Amino acid sequence: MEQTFAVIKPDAFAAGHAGKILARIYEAGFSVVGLKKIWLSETQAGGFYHVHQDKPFFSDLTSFMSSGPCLVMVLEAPDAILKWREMMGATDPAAAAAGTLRKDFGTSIGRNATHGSDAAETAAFEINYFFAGLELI
Ligand code: YYY
Ligand code: MG
Repeated sequence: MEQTFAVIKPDAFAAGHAGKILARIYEAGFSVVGLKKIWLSETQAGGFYHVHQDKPFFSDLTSFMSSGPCLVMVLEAPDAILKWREMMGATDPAAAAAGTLRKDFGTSIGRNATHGSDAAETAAFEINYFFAGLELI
């Protein structure tokens, strides 16, 4: 079993897509071992996305991620990291495959509905950034 960190971002949450996305998560066979609604500050969003701090899109990204509530989750399954990345689809919804979450719920590269860790080390950092061990059940 493997764990990954996932977010239903402020755009998808505000648009009312959280229930549909959660249904797809359960249908795909993930265990949701952690789940909470949070509203990040811009500083907290910057800490989460610190690897992108020198990118031109960083301030748009942190401002978007702090623009409203989101759902943060820890998902568990065999190969959870890759499985969740495949369910999400490409970063840019316009390039994402049919049937992926970003194709169905994203509206632009910056407002792409969901986040998923890209490797074991980033999953460990991201899970620990948002959850205490006692919150993972
Ligand atoms: O991991 P993933 O979310 O698919 O993409 P990243 O390259 O890690 O970028 C993080 C986040 O930044 C992306 O989900 C949207 C935003 N972003 C952007 O607004 N413009 C870009 N050219 C690249 C990424
Ligand atoms: Mg990434």
